[in-house]
Amino acid sequence: MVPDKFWAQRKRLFSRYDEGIQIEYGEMWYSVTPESIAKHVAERTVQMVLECRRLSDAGAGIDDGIVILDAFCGCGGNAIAFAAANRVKVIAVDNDLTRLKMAANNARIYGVAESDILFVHADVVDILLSYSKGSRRIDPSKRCEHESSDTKASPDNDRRASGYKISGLESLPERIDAIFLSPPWGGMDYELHDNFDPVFSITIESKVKEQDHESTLITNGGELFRMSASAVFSDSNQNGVIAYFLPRNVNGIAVGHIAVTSGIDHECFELEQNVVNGKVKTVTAYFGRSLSMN
Ligand code: MGP
Repeated sequence: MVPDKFWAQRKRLFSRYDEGIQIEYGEMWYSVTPESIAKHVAERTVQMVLECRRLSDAGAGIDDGIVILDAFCGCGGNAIAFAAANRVKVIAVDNDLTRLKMAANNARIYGVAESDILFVHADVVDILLSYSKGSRRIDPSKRCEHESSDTKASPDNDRRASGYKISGLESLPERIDAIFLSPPWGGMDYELHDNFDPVFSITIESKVKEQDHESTLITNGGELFRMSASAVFSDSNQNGVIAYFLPRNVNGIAVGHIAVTSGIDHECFELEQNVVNGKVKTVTAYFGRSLSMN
């Protein structure tokens, strides 16, 4: 049974809920981004990418398409909102195939064109390590030092869902403009922290295959940001945006500390409270050089 609190909010999560939306029972019900917030975050992220391009004399032209990596796609609420934005192609990543299939079902209901979304079944760490300064740095299909055991290629008949292709690392685009991070916050107890610190409260587990055994790689919320910064920010131009979706009780100083210790030279970041019906639901932290230069 879906708890009453979440069931009552279902059309806030997906306004087309009644048309056949699928939300995996459990974590997904409390993690899906409400549609109005997802739409706003998508618009703000795209706006920042365009501002960065205006300020840059290198990199992608102002009219080029925008590629946004949704690193924790889940059931697709944010990915659908990104894909709806003008000229955006979203790379929707999750290490859970069931969730990706649900996201594909939901994208179909929202009429997302296949050319605007690429579903990738992969581990977030593998994805982030595949990029440096906004460009793909290695041929992901040749990676072997860190291959996640639960995201290996599935049989071909598993690789399509609701008319969309579900790819692996080999299909990643050459370039990305922005990364959206909406990781698990450690369950519903996130509110018990007075000041939520992503370093201590966000833990991502990746299964790593090493010759004859499997081990678990733990990445905390600070390391996740650092990997994302190295994947998308470039010192040679002003491009690259990260939007980090965090709880309403996040400690802003902790977020600043993560940014500083990641080595990025941006002077500013933006912490935005996301309000629905007069109540602060979440906070989004935006990073991009345009914030320092405006
Ligand atoms: P909530 O804590 O259920 O608050 O989550 P709500 O609905 O205001 O309930 P109340 O009991 O405080 O009245 C608020 C929002 O945070 C959800 O709609 C999700 O978008 C987001 N969210 C919650 N969790 C636990 C997570 C999470 O683990 N990861 C991510 N990315 N988002 C989450």
